[in-house]
Amino acid sequence: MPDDLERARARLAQARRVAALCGAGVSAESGVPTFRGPGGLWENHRPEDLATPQAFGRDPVLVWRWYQWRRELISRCQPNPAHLALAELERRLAEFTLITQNVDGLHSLAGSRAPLEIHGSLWRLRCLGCGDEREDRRLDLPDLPRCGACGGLLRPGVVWFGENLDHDLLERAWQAAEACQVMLVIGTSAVVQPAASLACTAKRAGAFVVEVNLEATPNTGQVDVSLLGRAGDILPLLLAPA
Ligand code: BV8
Ligand code: ZN
Repeated sequence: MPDDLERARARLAQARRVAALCGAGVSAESGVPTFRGPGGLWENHRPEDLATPQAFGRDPVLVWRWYQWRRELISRCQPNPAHLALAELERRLAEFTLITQNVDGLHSLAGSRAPLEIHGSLWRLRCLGCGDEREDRRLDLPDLPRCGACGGLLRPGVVWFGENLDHDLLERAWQAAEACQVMLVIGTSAVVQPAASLACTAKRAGAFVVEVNLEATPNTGQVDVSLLGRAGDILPLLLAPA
């Protein structure tokens, strides 16, 4: 086993407090398109131009079409070995926090019991009228779904660019980053804030930080080990016995 992988595996095996920061690369092998990689566009729109309150205000039908397309695609996706390895890690450790930027719900499907979905979930809908938010997995939503209680317009229960993250979720993510002995930073391009800075928070607090990615990222220079490869291949190796 190459020594970087062995170093990371050994540190993980000794750790009692672990955090994982996940990005779209964790779901890539399940067939969920990433945001910024090849094929990251949708009908010639950039995600950053669609995932904003302004875009929704300007053209809610277009934004809903994007989310309906993603919901339909993701409904046919299964968790991959990376999701399953993270769920296994949670079962093994007394203190494990899964922080995810992904809104696809695949961590829960893989058995993770309490992922911190800091960017929300596209399976949750929130009413702009009364604020009611609930899970709704229907794939046959109308172009502009309405609230059953007040008739208000529903929006996807995700955090858009320019919107604040849920304060409690973010607080729990910061605390996990500060308390962990090992942080795994998996499949994120580390450009979206404040999520990306959780990695340097962990590093500053003394954690051993392991990056798993297909390519170098702005975080690579400050992590302890950078493992280049697919998350679905590498994570099971990290959990393997020596
Ligand atoms: C905030 C939910 C305070 C929606 C997402 C100007 C005005 C306002 C804000 C800003 C501004 N300038 C900067 C900001 C901050 C902004 C930001 O960070 N912008 C970036 C683009 C510069 N952040 C925000 O707005 C956040 N809120 O700051 O609030 C505030 C409030 C008002 C004003 C100012 C500040 C909110 C950010 C949340 C946005 N919502 N998603 C939806 O999904 O529909 S973010 C979106 O990007 C997804 O959640 C995604 O997960 C996330 C991050 O992307 P990645 O996960 O990293 O995915 P990506 O495709 O980029 O990379 C994939 C990686 O995986 C690659 O590295 C690839 O190599 C790797 N990979 C691929 N395959 C594999 C793999 N690795 C391993 N194995 C594989 N098989
Ligand atoms: Zn309502």
